[in-house]
Amino acid sequence: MLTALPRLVKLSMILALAACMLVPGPAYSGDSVVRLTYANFPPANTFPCVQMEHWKKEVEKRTAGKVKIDTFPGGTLLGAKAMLDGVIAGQADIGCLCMAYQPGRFMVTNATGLPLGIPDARTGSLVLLDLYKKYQPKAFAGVKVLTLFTSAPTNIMSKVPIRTLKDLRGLDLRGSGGAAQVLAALGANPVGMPMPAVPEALQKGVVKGLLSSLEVMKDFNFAELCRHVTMTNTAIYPFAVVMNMDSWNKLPKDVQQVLDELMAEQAEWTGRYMDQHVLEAMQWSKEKYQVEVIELAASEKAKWYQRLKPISQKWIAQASAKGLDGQAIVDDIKALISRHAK
Ligand code: 3IO
Repeated sequence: MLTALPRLVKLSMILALAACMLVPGPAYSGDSVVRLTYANFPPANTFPCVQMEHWKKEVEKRTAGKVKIDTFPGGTLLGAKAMLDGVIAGQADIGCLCMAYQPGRFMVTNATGLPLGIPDARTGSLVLLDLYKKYQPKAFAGVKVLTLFTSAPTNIMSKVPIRTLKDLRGLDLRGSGGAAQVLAALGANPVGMPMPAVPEALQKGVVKGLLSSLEVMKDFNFAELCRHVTMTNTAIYPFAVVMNMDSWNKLPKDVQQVLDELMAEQAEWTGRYMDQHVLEAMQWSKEKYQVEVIELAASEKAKWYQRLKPISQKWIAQASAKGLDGQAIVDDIKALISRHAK
């Protein structure tokens, strides 16, 4: 059929084709640049999103522009409890989740949320990472884990001062996972909800306070409503950053290597950032809202810690009922704390 066309037409067709091949495609087509979406559930100024932006910057730098990360803070792509399933389904390539919001689903890693004496977020993050590597929990079988980290040890932020177990009795306080266990053991009434729901719950008086790490006093402005902090330094909240398995498998090997190398580095960076930020946030809270920090009297403290002792035993029994070696997991966490604590 081409032979029937005049020579000039044939020539111009060939030229047009050649021109097409010379014009570059859109900047992100082909496999020259990989674009990945990263979903996160709390607001952009909070620590899970600060670590996300740090990771994005490092990845883009270390892959020399080969990878671009589009971040979605504030639950704009996936919410707190939809995170893992959303990433598995490919609604986001990457997602950051708090394991305490689904305690039964993340049995092994949530053991780091038991009151076992994790002293700070840096230690907590390294302990969680090593625990994950050793046990490779089934909960993450369908995704690639990019990093793990924990909050700092948790303390009570409340509208009323809490100095004794009597002050706590029946008080509606927000806490999830390990923190909810601690609140229950102390005689409070734990109310579970993801962190982004807490500002409204506090405002409406649905809860009178919360048990979490203290940087939220500043980052969520909780200090305005919670003028009292009771130091307990107990249960941490564990987090995971996961990637869709197909998205991971499609990455060039050298990019996978960069992400793998970042895993432990990112855990430690986040822990250090959190520990530092807690100090700043409390300084700010005292200056701006004259927040009172309550240290328990020694005799009172002894009573509180006595109450927390059965929590780990109960968890070991539950884990064992699910076919896990609960005692070994708890012993491993204790050993990892001694190894990583400074
Ligand atoms: C947390 C969750 C989201 C934003 C900031 C935060 N600081 C500590 C946490 C831990 C947590 O998930 C929680 O619900 O207390």
